[in-house]
Amino acid sequence: MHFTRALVRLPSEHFSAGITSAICGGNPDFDLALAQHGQYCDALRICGLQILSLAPDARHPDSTFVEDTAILTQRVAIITRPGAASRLGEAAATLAKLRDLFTTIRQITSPGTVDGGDVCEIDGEFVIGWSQRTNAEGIRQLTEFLAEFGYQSRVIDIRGCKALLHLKSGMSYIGDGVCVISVETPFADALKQYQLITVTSEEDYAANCLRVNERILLAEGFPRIAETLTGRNFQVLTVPMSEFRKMDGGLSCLSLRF
Ligand code: CIR
Repeated sequence: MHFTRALVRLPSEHFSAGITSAICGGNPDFDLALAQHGQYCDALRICGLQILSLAPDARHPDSTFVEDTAILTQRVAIITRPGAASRLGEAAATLAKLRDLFTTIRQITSPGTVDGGDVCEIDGEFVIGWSQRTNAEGIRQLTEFLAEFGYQSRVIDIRGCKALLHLKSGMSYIGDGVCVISVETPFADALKQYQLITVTSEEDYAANCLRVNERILLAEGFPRIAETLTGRNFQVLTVPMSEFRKMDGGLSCLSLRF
């Protein structure tokens, strides 16, 4: 799919008050997070995207992880209902913005919850992670909306997978029939029709990478997977993600592409 635009949201000054399992290195540095966010937007521009920004929201420290608030397809935008109580209010700003950009919008409603990080599109089919954030009712609603617009979907249960916050924390589809997966995840069977590139456990954070038009955006500092992807003729663009990683944020979750 060819993208022309990305929606992002700058971190607010309360960024470090967001939810974190704190396994990835302490408190984030706010100024460095802002600088890294700028570099992330620059990388999307290099891929040919125009950047649209939502104003930072100090009431919602995790709101920079804007991918969790919507699922964007070519036929419909689906506004989610994030699964963490502190994130419930984030989707309102996404909805307000997308109303101007999408003619058809659907919305997950209570008691359904869905985080966009649990939804991976693979050539028009949607793989949905059943996680601690995305519940059965959310999956039911999402599946129905997708079916209404002619999209198939299927579910992978990752609730027992403590290492994964979201489905896409452990897998990415990078086009050309290739998925990148983290070694400790239960995806190999579910994704067996694709070519799988498995990242080593030391580099598992980099399993969340992003195909944007001709390029693959990859977190900086993971040389083995960078080399593997380059060796397979993917054009890799690395982006520093250290401060977002401290808040359990993956590379894909900083934007919604469409
Ligand atoms: C959270 O726990 O909700 C945020 N601190 C991180 C969300 C990251 N989202 C994503 O990877 N899709």
